[in-house]
Amino acid sequence: NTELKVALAGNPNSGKTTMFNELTGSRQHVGNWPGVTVEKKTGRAFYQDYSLEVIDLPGTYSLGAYSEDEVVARDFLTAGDYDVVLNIINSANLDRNLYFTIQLLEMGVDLIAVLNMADEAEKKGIKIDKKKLGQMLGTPVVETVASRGRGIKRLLEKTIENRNLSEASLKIDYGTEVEELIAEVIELLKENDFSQQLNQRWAAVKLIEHDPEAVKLLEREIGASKAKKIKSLIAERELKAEDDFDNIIINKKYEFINKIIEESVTRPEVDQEPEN
Ligand code: GDP
Ligand code: MG
Ligand code: K
Repeated sequence: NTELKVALAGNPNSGKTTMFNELTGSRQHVGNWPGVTVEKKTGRAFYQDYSLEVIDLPGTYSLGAYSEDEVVARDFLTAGDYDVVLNIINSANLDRNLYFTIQLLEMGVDLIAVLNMADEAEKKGIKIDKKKLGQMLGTPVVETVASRGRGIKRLLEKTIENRNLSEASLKIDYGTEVEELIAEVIELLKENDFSQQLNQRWAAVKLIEHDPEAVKLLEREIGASKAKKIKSLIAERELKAEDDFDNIIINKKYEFINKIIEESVTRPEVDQEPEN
């Protein structure tokens, strides 16, 4: 198949729209996502024998359910109707951007980590070990400067090369307490045929975090009374836990990001920065 569906996802101001324009030129269409006023941009790129439908997703910092933008991006990504996601990352602000990246990876999204704004990172003296970063995330990594069209050809090559990425997803270790609960929630979800098409672990983590959309989905799929059993189990465990589960989970995510940064990024020494 030479038809590919490629979505651009990432934080606001990471350069998604600039990249979208680079990839699609004037072959663009602007509309709205169904049911909401969020703008939907689609376009087409051609490379070698391939025709790529490119979709510019709304920029968000998170994939929770707290804004229309987040819900649009999340619904698109969970529906899975795409071949590859290009996660556009501001290289000069890697740690913040990686928070979004690891959320995608935990959902099981097949992505290419696009280190955009490589010029800005260079200016700041930030060096990113692409190989190490790729190993730790388990994804291909490409460096780009979208505003100058740098790295676009390589990005298209990588996109086509990785059009059939693996089904694997990132597993962050949330510690014994949460991990045991995740396993139990997954068993209950399986019993109830919940979200066959979803990544079960991701759904379990979202429920343990009390994500309102995940809870609604659960109630819709298995009914309020069965959902109550899962919610009660989570609430009961949380009472005995060291901290609120959403805090534990977010802290573990940041721990993981810090480890990635430690091992793959070098920044200039503070005392070497020019004084002005
Ligand atoms: P979006 O919010 O993710 O769609 O980001 P935009 O594409 O609107 O880009 C935000 C700003 O960053 C714009 O002023 C772009 O010109 C600029 N920009 C995009 N890519 C790059 C890049 O690689 N390097 C630099 N220096 N600026 C960029
Ligand atoms: Mg944009
Ligand atoms: K996957």
